[in-house]
Amino acid sequence: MSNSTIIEGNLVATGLQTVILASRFNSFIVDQLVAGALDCLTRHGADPAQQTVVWVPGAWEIPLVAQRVIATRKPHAVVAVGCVIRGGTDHYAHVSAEVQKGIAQVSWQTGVPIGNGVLTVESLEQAIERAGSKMGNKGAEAALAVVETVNVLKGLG
Ligand code: INI
Repeated sequence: MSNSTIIEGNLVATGLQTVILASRFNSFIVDQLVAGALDCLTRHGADPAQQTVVWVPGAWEIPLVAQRVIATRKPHAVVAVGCVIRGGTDHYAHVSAEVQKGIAQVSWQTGVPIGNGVLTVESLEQAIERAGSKMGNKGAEAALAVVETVNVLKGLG
């Protein structure tokens, strides 16, 4: 056996305080992502009363509000959920590119994990597949990723 040091995060969410940051645009899909994130956190031991859901108008607004919510509420992590669906113009391309970049930037600048559960898809069908049907629930996956990331960061001191 090797003598390697292995540092990894477990999936225990006891005591975890998160903000689930959700955008209302395509809320029919986003409601399912929020439910998936909350269900995942509580099934891994988090207290529902310690989770806060913050709504913004569209995915574009997620990075700005993530930055503010981290500064003011000081959560252990943020789970960002939204749904950007390609339309007839290039608006989709701008919104989807900037929200992904913005989430990464805010997470790196603040040192707070932000799970990326913002769907950027070609069609409503692809969104439905990722909101609790055949491709799983990307809100739940983003929530699980922050549980593990918070715990690996704890392990690193
Ligand atoms: N916002 C979304 O969250 N999803 C979309 O699919 C979308 N499209 O396609 O337009 C969208 N646009 C709104 C955008 O996020 C902002 O809220 C808006 O531009 C006001 O700043």
